[in-house]
Amino acid sequence: MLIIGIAGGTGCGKTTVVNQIINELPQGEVGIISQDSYYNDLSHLSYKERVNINFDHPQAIDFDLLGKHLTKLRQGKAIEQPVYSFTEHNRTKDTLLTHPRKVMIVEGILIMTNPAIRDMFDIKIYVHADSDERLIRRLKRDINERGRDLEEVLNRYQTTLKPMHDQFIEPTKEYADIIIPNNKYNTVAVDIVRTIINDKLG
Ligand code: UZR
Ligand code: MG
Repeated sequence: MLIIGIAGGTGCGKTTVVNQIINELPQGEVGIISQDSYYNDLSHLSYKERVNINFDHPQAIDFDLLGKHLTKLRQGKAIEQPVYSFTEHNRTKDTLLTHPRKVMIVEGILIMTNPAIRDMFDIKIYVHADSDERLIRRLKRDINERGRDLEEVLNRYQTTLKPMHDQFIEPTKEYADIIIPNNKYNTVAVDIVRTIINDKLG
């Protein structure tokens, strides 16, 4: 099994890169694990309390569970991946049965901040986009898809997203084997990653 970690700040285009990588690969050989699934279970908190959680801090992530799941997958066992709700800001009661695949892609802003998790990746990729580009994408996504307004997104960006990015996320770039420049969608870089994966698969 090949475990690939894909990190990078919010709005850098991780999800797009992941989708492009798996698009051309044989179906059923690639599985995806999203960091979003591993936010801490916050069921003990009220909605109001959950909204105020810092979701861009490494402590928001249940790295223990993620580590256990990656270990199980490596052993060839299936896992019950938690399902997260962005509207509830909480783990749902559902889980997603996730089978081990030849290639497992783990994606998320904070996945390379944890040393134990980092060590489990065979290939570490950091997707870079400039902060203005990322802010524009984040604004569009939160307003169009997550029902937030301009003021709210800008506030959160200034008070939380930017400081957390600078303190925790950007520094993990130094652990990357490959850095993908992604201000514009980078087809060449995606082709290269796909070639590496195909090579390992073959
Ligand atoms: P990407 N996030 C939410 O908006 N709501 C939640 O309940 C949990 C997480 C956001 C999180 C982070 N920040 O910036 C983003 N907030 O998801 C990471 N607030 O996802 O890499 O796709 O941007
Ligand atoms: Mg994403």
